[in-house]
Amino acid sequence: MSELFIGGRWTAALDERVREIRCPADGTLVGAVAEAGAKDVSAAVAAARDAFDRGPWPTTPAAERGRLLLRVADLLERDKAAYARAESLDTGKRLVESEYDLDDIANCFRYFGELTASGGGGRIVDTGRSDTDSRVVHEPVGVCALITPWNYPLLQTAWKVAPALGAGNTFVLKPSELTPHTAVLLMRTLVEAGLPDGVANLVLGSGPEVGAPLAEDPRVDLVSFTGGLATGRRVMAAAAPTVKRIALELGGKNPNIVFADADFDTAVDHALTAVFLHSGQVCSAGARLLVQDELHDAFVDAVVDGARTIRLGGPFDEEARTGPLISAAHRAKVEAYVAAGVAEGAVLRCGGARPEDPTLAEGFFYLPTVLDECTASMSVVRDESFGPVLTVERFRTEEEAVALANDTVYGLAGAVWTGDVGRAHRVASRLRAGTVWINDFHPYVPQAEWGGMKQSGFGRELGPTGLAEYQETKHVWHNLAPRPQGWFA
Ligand code: TXE
Repeated sequence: MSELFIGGRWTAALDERVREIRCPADGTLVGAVAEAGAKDVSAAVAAARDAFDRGPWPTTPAAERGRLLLRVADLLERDKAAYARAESLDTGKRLVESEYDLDDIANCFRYFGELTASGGGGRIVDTGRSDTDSRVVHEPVGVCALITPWNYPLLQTAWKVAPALGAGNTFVLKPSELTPHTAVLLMRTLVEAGLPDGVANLVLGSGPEVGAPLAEDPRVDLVSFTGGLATGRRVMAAAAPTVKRIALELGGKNPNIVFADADFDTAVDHALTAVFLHSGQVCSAGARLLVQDELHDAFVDAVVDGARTIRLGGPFDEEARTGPLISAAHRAKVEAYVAAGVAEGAVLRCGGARPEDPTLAEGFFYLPTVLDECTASMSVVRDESFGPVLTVERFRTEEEAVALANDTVYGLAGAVWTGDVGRAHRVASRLRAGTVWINDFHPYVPQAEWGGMKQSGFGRELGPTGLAEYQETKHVWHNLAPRPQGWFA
């Protein structure tokens, strides 16, 4: 059984509750994990607080912290097979996708390791006075609550853990209750890399019983949350009474805009990956296809043909191209969105059902689905269904494309496909989204910031800003020749 990790020790939950984890691809038992409650959270926060207030991690030289992150990257590479297997069993995603994720995760630790190690010792300010030393320094924020979701469990964890540690913080990690195993492995890796006790703490359990008390705890200085919009609002409210720093990544309803002058075959190919990768359980999924009128019929036909060929299967099925949804409840939600879309007038072009293949019957599979003739008022267009569901809308002009693309409460990502460079950059500059791809979809690098505008949240992960999220900025003024001022004399 996997346990909680608090203050450098593995421990059962105080009330000894346990949760079973089953693979969403076939329902097989993956393992049992401790199910924490509020008292376990309190103990974990106390350990993180103590490790922050007494050190040594926050005052360890940045170069040494950076070296530890580089060691973590090496260990992740060494143990890639075990990590990838654990990730695939928890999420149901194909093993090869978990392996790609592991490469990205090691790169993330490596990036923040190097950034931390090369981080300067602050900035000297020119006050114009020779009797003063004035400098701006960066310090860790303190105890961080890191709350992560189930779609890219370890990747989203790495985006938080690596910069949090690099900046010298201590943390309590709460992974999704559905996908805890790679977080457990990560604690072991951090210990092996030499992280002092109490710096990294892990609590496993549900959002209401573990996530909520963690976000509320007054001893926590910062909450970084990735998950759904409704939960993000709750986390923000929970953090408000003690004015914690927060960063929220709350998903998106991302437009994929295709102009008639785009490279047809490439745009079709990417439109499929944009939305059906990991069965649409991707915060930046290109779930809203906006196609220029004259291209619409041929383009949608080609996308539908492509969607019909996508083979579903479990983690170890090498023929499969995508896997199941995470849970029965999540599939029911996706089904409800599709039904609502059809009821509101969308045309179901393919999918819209569970696969008939009896070998998939025990998993939460759902066929790649294309809904044509959609309008911006439909709930399936407005809300994040987070499933393999593509909605198609038409536009005539560039102006209309931009207006449709921005007609959403979200603002995480978006793409524009066109052969006209001027138009590509005009549209890119007008999209209200944290990431815009031109003639591409989905790539990211740890050197570039990631995050949303509008209700996709705020704060940035990755890049130099991703490290700065975990730093306080302090101005230290040193009067080198103190003498009475005489103001009140
Ligand atoms: O996510 P939750 P759910 C979206 C997607 C999905 C929807 C709901 O649209 O259909 O969210 O998914 C913890 N206080 N995304 O319900 O609840 C929870 O235990 C503190 C987008 O699975 O947001 C988990 O660890 N924490 C997304 C984490 O929050 C709480 C990725 C995320 O779960 C909590 C996943 C509370 N009150 C879903 N309640 C993205 N941005 O990539 C739950 N949690």
